[in-house]
Amino acid sequence: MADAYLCMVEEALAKAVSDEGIPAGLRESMAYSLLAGGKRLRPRICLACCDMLGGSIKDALALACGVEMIHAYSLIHDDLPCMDDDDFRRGKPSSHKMFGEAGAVLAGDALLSHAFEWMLSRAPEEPGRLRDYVRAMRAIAGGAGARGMVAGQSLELSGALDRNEAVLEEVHRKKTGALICAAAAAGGYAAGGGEEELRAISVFAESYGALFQIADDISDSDAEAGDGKNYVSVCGLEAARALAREKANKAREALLPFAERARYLLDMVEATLRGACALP
Ligand code: GRG
Repeated sequence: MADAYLCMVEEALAKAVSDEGIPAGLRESMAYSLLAGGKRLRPRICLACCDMLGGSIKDALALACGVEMIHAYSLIHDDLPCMDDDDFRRGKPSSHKMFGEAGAVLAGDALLSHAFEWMLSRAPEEPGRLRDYVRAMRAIAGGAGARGMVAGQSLELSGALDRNEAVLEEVHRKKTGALICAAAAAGGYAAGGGEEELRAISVFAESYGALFQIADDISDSDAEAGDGKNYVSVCGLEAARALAREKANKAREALLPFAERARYLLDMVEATLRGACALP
């Protein structure tokens, strides 16, 4: 069965960058990265959390798209020569290879601010729902910004990753985990979730974010022989897999109160864990 969340997100994202008010060249560079076939993990988590709490996923769709626009900006900037200097992203030339460095910086800047305009212009009017929507947007801004993803990137660039496993965890919790947690919380708030539900969602998302990062490190791992920069090179392959299993268990446990309503998220955990534990 086609993933209904994914279809909704793809359709809405295409609409978000078809705005004729955006100059054609800028629109092209934004669309190039936003519509480039990512897994849409963060918006799917956002919609699934909303659905799991009995909310209407239409109420979370603009938030889910906002998170994906922020994710797309972060990848564009991460690929720049002054950061990771990657020529390819998802098997295609990276943004600065297509549009030049200035073009890529602007595509990222535009996606970041467009995300907030898109979310704000779709805020509900009813006061109770508006309050929850503001909470969701605050979670997204926090996860993306100076205490979240940008903090993680900054720590990594400062060389912190070379220190030890605890620092590695902190960098990844911020760089990768914070936006995943924000996506999940935004879905929970959009559904009008209570404190306890939001707490469970937060434990799930923190654990899943760590699992996702470890799985990504394992799949990347020829481990760049001991350069100290990922879970495999710091802990070794078997310890990284054990940690992945531990995080998967914690994520599953956090979803227990939602029983079968958590099926989509549980399937995501299994798929990511399978990736981490695939041979060799
Ligand atoms: C430049 C502010 C700034 C932040 C960059 C997210 C990030 C921070 C950099 C991406 C680099 C990276 C490889 C991070 C590890 C996490 C990860 C695997 C990100 C890619 O996310 P996916 O797999 O990407 O969800 P897709 O392509 O599916 O959208």
